[in-house]
Amino acid sequence: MDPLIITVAPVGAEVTRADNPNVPYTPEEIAEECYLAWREGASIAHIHGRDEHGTATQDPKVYREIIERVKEKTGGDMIIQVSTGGAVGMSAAERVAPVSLKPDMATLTCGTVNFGDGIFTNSRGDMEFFAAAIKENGVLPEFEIFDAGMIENARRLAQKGLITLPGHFDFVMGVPGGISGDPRNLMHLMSLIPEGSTWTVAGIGRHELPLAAMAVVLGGHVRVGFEDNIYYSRGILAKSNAQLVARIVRLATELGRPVAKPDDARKILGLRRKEN
Ligand code: KMH
Ligand code: ZN
Repeated sequence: MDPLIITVAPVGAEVTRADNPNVPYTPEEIAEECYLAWREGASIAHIHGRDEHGTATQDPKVYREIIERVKEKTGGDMIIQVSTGGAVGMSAAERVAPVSLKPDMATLTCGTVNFGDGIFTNSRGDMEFFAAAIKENGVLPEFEIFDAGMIENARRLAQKGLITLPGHFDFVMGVPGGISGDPRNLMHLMSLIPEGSTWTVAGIGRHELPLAAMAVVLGGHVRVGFEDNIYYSRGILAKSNAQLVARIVRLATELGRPVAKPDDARKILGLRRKEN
């Protein structure tokens, strides 16, 4: 079994300091959370930006500052993955902007899904637009799967030559409106992706830890962080993203699964270290 790749998602578009006062907002705070998570064993930083008011932004200037700081703090070791999901309601043009920075990776959501009270829109045209931009910029896509049918959409993108499969998938499980965090759903999603693909799981809220444990055992990879979950345990807020990462490292170690360094993760994902 490959070593376990841990992705940290230190802040998404939705979570606020009212939910957990430890949520990072500024580029320095976000980069520091990534750095501390990297020290604990995270290889990939899944990045979302916030503006000076703490509101979600896809502004490349904000992303550039976060990325430069993460690279400086980790000596260029950490793998940078930008979000093209952004926040519900953003335009596709706005969402794609950080891809122009040519990070190592970018997310590519493979379909529309109800997202709490909102609708996270990813029409076929949107998906093709994101896929083309990701390809043009030489960035590795991570296919965000919020429901089973999205895997079929990924296959359609591959048929059009906009992405290459097998590839790397992220099963986002437990979003209200998407596939639930039921363990049987993880087994089902695993069974649907093309042979030779890799996968990680981002369990939302209370689903984060049990699904991570399953991924450790089943040969998948794990994403944790405040974007997905603000709690350490029931009713107890997590102190930091690093705390959530450290728990996954302990869990994997107890279960006999080695944890990937970023260069191990690059090998598994077929990435080369970027000099920019
Ligand atoms: N904020 C969600 C609507 C991604 O990063 O690519 C979408 C999201 C997915 O967070
Ligand atoms: Zn995200």
